[in-house]
Amino acid sequence: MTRLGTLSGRRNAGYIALVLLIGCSLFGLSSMVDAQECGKVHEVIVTHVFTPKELVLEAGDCVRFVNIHEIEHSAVARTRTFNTGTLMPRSSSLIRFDTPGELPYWCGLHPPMIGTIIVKPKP
Ligand SMILES: [Cu+2]
Repeated sequence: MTRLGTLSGRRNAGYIALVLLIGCSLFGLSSMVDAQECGKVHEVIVTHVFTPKELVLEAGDCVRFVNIHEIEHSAVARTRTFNTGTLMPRSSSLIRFDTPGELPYWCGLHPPMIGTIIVKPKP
């Protein structure tokens, strides 16, 4: 790849991230946040599966989805209430869960990859 190609690729990635950020905040499709806005931060490791497959947390906690695989993945709620967007290899996305309930999700690129986030009310 030429230097020019790399630079314009980075610029595009930044632009796409900005558009996603604006889109998400306008439509409330997901809540990508900073760690300081979280109760507790949990981790889901993404390879060809989600580990742990089932995660129980409290409202206000966050989950960092970390892709350690060599290919792209994502985590998308079946109800569309959250969406990490495409996670490139070695990238991650932090999502806060505010509403109690059970959230089955899958990888948008590989639907057989499934997991569940269970959000308990704050005690
Ligand atoms: Cu996948």
